Amino acid sequence: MTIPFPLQLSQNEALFDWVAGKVALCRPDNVHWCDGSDEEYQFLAQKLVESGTLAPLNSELRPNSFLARSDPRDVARVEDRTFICSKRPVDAGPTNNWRQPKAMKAQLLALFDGCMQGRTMYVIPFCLGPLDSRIARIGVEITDSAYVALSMRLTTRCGDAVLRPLGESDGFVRCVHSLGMPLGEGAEDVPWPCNPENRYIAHFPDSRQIWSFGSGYGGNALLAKKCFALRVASVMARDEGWMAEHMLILGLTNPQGEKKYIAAAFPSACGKTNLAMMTPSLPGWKVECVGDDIAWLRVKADGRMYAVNPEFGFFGVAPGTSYATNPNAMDTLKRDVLFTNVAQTPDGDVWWEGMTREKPPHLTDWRGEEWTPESETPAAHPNARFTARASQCPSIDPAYDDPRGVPISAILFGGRRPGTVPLVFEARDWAHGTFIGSTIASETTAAASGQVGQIRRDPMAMLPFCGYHMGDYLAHWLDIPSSTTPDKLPKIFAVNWFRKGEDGKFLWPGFGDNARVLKWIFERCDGQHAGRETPIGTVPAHGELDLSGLNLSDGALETLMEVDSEAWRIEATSIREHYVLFGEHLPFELRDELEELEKRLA
Ligand code: GTP
Ligand code: SPV
Ligand code: MN
Repeated sequence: MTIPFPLQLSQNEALFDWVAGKVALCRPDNVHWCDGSDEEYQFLAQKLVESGTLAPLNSELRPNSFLARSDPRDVARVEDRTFICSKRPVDAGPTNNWRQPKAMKAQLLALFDGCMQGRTMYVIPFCLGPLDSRIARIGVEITDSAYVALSMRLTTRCGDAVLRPLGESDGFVRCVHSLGMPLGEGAEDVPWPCNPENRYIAHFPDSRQIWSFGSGYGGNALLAKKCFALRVASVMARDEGWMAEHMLILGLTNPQGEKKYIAAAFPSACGKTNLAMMTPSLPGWKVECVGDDIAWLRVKADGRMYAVNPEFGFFGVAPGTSYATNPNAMDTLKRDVLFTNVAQTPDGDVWWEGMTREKPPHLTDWRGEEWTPESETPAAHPNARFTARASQCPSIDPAYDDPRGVPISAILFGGRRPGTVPLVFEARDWAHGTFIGSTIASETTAAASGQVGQIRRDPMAMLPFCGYHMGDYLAHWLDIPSSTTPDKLPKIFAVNWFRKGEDGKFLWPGFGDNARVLKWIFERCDGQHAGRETPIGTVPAHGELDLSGLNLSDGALETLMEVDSEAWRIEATSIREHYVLFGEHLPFELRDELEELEKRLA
């Protein structure tokens, strides 16, 4: 077979050798070298329609958009099948699954042997971060999934444009993906090929390789996203002195036209996309979106921390998205969208729980079954997603593709906490903020397979995404101030939109009203508001939070702001237990912070 190397664009022998090696291993019927063009997008979509993976949506209601229904066994990230294959187990640390690299590679080579027979191999060069930015990194994914190729086209800068900055360098991250379902002679394909019995999402941080087998869904298969931009990039960032974080980036402008950028780390399905695209309920305030999931951060020569979004598109949670909660997302989704596992309306459009007040009387659910409001299962899978280019978002920030990045004034940590954690509080300084980030806990969500609603500690929302020892990662956070002065560092805050009242309902309206909290944060960064000191940090003093036009009972407000010492003593005990996990890798500064907290609570 001839491999269609783009010889007129590149003489990169390392790249061509690597691809040739993978062709020999996987033995696809064809190789398609992705150029990233619009024609290619149409070609891939058409092919997926023919194979039954995609259904075209009604082109009058949702132009150039498609719906995929996955295999019901392949609907989310699989954390128990995700491995960090560092030389020593201690380098993966207590929060990752470790596999010995040689043994894992041997197992993978056996699985990948002939795994693409009867299929096409797509070769996708991609760039994370603006093409000419210093922080940008290049990867190449090979995959036998046209769905993955199409998704990568929507969410990364990819194709021919990447070959110039790559040049003849062999410093690209090697990403190898297969659905794990070769088609022998005369074998029938299925709409969503996968191999749930043999799933491996394996990372080799030392050789900067990612090998993924058996899943076609999201973070398991779009290797540029969690596998590279977080797990492998976090290792690069540690080695090179920057940070790869599970954070949104937004620009916040006040009525006077002053703008600050904010980054925020919340665990999966805990509100990043919604905050990044928010329409503020406060008149005169504006939020613009730089990124909704991942931030790469670096302290530059002026001493300030700058952020870029390594991605170029969104892979966002569909359920809960509506014109009431997130109009910018809804407008992003008007055309050119790939939906996965949402429900379909009789007129060929999409629907998901929360999209409209009234449930439609009749739908086809995400499994392809008849659905009515009386059905006992949801119409859309709780982890149903939309995939769309960032440029389609009406509130996209003018600097979202700026190679210089944007200067960050504040970092927020958050999660789903039905109790204990107030709406917002501010850390004293960077070390205290790192302590708070390291203790973040949240209810688990449908973004990963497993139980939903279990509270677990998720330091910096990076528990599933840190490519090395979590204790060393926390030490890396504590090293950041050494490259600048304290006044230039972002201020650190914790937020919780998810506190519940005794009736089990959320006390805070959330979404656009989160702007009220952002306003207080913005103004704290400018030295306004005295705040109220509590043992855990500074909360807004009475009257500091702008609640104009909001119908919130005094009781609800009081609970939202409450710092209950008894509940926090229990929390501190639980943090102490959580810290045991890191053993000698727990930075002493964090143990000191915990002891200080315990003293303040005593
Ligand atoms: P990942 O893409 O998995 O990393 O998720 P994310 O952090 O971007 O979460 P997203 O913004 O997609 O929100 C997930 C779910 O939480 C959706 O169903 C939202 O409707 C809901 N949600 C987001 N923000 C809020 C909020 O302020 N209040 C409430 N009650 N729900 C929210
Ligand atoms: C997450 O789970 O945090 C996501 C979705 O953003 S996935 O890309 O599947 O990881
Ligand atoms: Mn995410």
